[in-house]
Amino acid sequence: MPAQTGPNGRLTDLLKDARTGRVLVMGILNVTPDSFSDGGLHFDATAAVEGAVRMAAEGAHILDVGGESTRPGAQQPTEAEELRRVVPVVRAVAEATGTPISVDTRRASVAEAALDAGAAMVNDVSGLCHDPAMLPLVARAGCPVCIMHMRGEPADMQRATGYSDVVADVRAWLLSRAMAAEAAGVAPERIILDPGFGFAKTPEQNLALVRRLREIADLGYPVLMGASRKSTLGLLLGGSPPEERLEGTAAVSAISIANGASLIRVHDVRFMARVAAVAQAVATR
Ligand code: HH2
Repeated sequence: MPAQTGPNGRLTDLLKDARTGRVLVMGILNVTPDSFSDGGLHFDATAAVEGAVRMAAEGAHILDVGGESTRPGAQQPTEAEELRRVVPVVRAVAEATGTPISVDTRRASVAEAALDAGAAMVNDVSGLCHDPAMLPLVARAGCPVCIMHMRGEPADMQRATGYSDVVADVRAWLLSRAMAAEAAGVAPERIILDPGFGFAKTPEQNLALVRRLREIADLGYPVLMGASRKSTLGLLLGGSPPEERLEGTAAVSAISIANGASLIRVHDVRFMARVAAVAQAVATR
């Protein structure tokens, strides 16, 4: 497909708008049996397509398809299993909606197969560090990429929460990864940064990143916040389970937008698109 038509062109236009104040909503489509909130919900292609069509109608600008749960303690599926989960769903969702698809993976082989199947963007929670082939792939593909901060592996990341200043440390790391991406040939306008809420962070560190998100947004790249339904919110809401953390997600999303976030990655698209519309209007952007 030519670069500037279809979902690829639409995503380029959306990211241009995001740099001038529009907030984009990324709907989460986990094709996993074990995701912390929606595990098993979209595990077959038919259910995933239904979920995708619904989220697109509810206002998702991007659909994020992932085949690996990265919740604390999760084990990585085999490459064959991740490909088996992700590729048919990307193909089916691309056929069913015109909404740009992002593939949430740390593996270059999965990213490449998903791009071939119709995805327009790569979302790598390892910040292009897990797989040495990922950075060259993204540069070659010329697609947008979300670089997220984490440490270690999902299985052990909650033992890696020692920072001197979590916001300064995450900011410096994200900048170094963005510089590495640019040096490898990724255009700056295709780079999105994400502080990685819930990834190798204590609850207090997650909150500090939201409170001081402006320091990361000031780097000049669009910033994504992915706090949807995460356990820090459950803690603040008296132990509520994931599906009862809507208000917490709304609060963090609105404050993140006020502090410079350009994208929010959420499960509850209809509700959060409305939160984003109001927060975007209030924020001086
Ligand atoms: N969080 C998760 C997965 N991918 N990508 C980005 N860019 N930012 C995030 O914060 C982020 C992400 C984890 O959440 P979820 O997909 O809901 O759960 P699971 O990893 O259990 O599938």
